[in-house]
Amino acid sequence: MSSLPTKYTVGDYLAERLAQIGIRHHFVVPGDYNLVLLDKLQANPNLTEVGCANELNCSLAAEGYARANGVSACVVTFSVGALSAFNGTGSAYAENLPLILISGSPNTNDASQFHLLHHTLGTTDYSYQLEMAKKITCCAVAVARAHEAPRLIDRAIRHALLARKPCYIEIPTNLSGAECVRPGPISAVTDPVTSDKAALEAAANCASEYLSGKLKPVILVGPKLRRAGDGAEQALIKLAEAMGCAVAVQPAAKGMFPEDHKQFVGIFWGTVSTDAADSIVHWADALLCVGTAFTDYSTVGWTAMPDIPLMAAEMDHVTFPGAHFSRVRLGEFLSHLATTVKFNNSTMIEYNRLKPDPVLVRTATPSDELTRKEISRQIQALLDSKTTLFVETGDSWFNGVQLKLPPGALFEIEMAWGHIGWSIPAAFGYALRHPDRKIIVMVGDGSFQVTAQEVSQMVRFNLPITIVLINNRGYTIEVEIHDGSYNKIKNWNYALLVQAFNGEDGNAKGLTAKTAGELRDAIKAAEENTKGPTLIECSIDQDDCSRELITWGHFVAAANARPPRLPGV
Ligand code: DPX
Ligand code: MG
Repeated sequence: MSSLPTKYTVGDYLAERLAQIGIRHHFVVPGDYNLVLLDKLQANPNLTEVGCANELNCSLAAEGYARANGVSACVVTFSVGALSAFNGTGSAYAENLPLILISGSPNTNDASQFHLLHHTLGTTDYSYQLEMAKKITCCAVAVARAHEAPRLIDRAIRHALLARKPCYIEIPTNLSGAECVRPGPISAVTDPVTSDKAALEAAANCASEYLSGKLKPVILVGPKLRRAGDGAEQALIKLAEAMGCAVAVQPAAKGMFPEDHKQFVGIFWGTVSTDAADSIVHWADALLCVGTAFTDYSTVGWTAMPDIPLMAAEMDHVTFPGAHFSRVRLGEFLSHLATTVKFNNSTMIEYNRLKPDPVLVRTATPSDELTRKEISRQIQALLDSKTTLFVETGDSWFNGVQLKLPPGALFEIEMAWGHIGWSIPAAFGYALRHPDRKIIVMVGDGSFQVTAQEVSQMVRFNLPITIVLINNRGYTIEVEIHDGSYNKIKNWNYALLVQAFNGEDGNAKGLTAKTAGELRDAIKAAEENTKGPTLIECSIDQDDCSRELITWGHFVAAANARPPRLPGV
């Protein structure tokens, strides 16, 4: 194992900063513009290099790692690599994850000598990649001289950590090994910005006052709660208990408020809500929205947008009807409000009267043909305090959202970006950081075809991830939004494909289930396979999709089809 360098190069500097902010694995695809940089990163004893099959997967693996670790790094080569990695970077932007995208770039002499270069557009302006990166990151820097590297690297990383967004760092191939100064204290990069005391005080007082004037308050939890860090999730539980009101959760925030808590009233997703959460949200006269994101998808094509004024507590500010407070950190705000707010459990009393009775789920007999419901029933039985469930875009969203999370179980969904294929590389990246968790992926056939190669990294790193592949022969969610022949896809032998990734030394298992009994046996085999991934291909009827997907699809299709509104008409 090598030790920290005494003389620093740009590559050493970057490596040390990545390690200091808590990155233990960095995801890479090599190319001649980044090879020296990769050597430097490899030389840092606190970093483990993780090779990926392609740059799309590399960026999505880093996206998943950031979910588990709080921050991640993805290192690629110029253009041919970076342009593919922009997709996972876009996901990190939409999902509020600090992913550090690092790209090698041409030798610093080439632009001024008007040289044409490989992996470029065939023009001599090499600034285009930086310009593109600016649109999908919160801070994009290109190192042009070695002595600027410390300042630019620190700036980009600090911005990403503060904004919970990706950043971009471009390092020319001839500068990774060039000397620069050693890093100063890491606190200059990582120290958080705390709330403005006066703004925090005023915001909490304003919120207490507003809520005390209302009769039916409800808390709505959104996906930015977890991204805010700062103990915001724990603070929310304290606040909810101090208020005593109903707490509903958006689908992308599932699991961010404990589902076994007596104030949890379900997933608020308009007409496809669980446990009638929509009836209580729409009954409220005050809605405290904590890190929420209202999109066409989360509001079911805008049909479920609450129509009362919203109080929005965001990661770094709060906005109420009639007031705005900047530089108020979410965790601090929630904790402070918990000490001043008045108890009012009217929405819980009403909810307990409205609450639907638990649905009795029929257990299939072993010879029964496999159905979506039976798959969900068997996955439900697998969930425990150590599980993290990944649900892919498609009917897996709807099936996954309806499962009940036991205490400690975690849920990952990429609802803002919605890139099919995300779950395979993201679960891989996540698993490297949390090898102790039981990771289950629910993914459709179409999605799996996008990023299937990354199963081979699960094999390489002996990760016992269970992939439940629901084969309904096509893009069913698209069928429900708008059907056409383009929603049919070529069927694969998925179980065999996964075994092919074993090469001569892997432990992946590929199994198929067409009946309830076969699924039960396959799950047992997956639990016994502790040295590699297990893929279970579950074949179901093409028309076997959730009622929720169909309903949601109709509303989203209607929203998509709104005719253009002409100015002034
Ligand atoms: C597309 C989607 O098989 O799931 O349950 O059958 O729908 P379901 P599959 O994985 O199919 C997914 C498919 C094609 N969305 O129905 S959700 C459009 C799309 C996207 N991301 C990317 N390209 C296209 N979401 C990268
Ligand atoms: Mg499908």
